[in-house]
Amino acid sequence: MTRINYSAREVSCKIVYYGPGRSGKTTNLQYIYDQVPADQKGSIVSLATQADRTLFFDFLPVDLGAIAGFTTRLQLYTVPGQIYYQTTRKLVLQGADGVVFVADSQGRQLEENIESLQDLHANLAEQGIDPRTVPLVLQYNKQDLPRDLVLDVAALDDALNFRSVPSLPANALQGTGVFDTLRAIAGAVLLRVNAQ
Ligand SMILES: Nc1nc2c(ncn2[C@@H]2O[C@H](COP(=O)(O)OP(=O)(O)O)[C@@H](O)[C@H]2O)c(=O)[nH]1
Ligand SMILES: [Mg+2]
Repeated sequence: MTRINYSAREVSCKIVYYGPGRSGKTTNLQYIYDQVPADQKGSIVSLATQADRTLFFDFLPVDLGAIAGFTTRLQLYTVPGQIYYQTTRKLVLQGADGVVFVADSQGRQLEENIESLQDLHANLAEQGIDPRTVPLVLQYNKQDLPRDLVLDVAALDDALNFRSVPSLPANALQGTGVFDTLRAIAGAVLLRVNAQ
């Protein structure tokens, strides 16, 4: 649900960072937020819940340059991954133009990633968004951890990337792969906007 503001000549796209609890969604947004110049961003909104570091949502417009005379504004949101925040996840997903699925690359987290991906599909479908066509990018985060703890991109693609969407390794703590991920999802969203 892209929003067009004709008077401001602005197109707004909503991108949701989804994934299991503690996969690194907040870390991605915080890194992006810290890199964007102050005059290009709104304030970051966090609605802290009881659980540590769980954000309700973050808001962040990033200027991507003009498209057909319109400025592109990205609104980035995170969802809390924990099972019991289902209602919040559904709310945040409403009207999403694109989704970044942040997976935890650790082998022992594979089941959590799969469950969260299934949860994403179910919640999108429930809202009338076609989960097979919504712009999606997979980020395999925490690739900095010791090699014997993490799965590589090929193994994670095998387990998670059924749609063969763009997938990227990342270390959100250091920022590696964070902007590549953002560019990939923004590109996919804008391609779709332009085709409409
Ligand atoms: N080693 C490592 N730790 C990370 C990375 N990204 C996030 N973390 C850590 O993982 C924990 C959960 O991150 P957070 O962003 O709060 O996860 P969220 O629940 O998905 O929002 C925190 O302790 C982060 O510092 C990463 O790329 N590498
Ligand atoms: Mg979080």
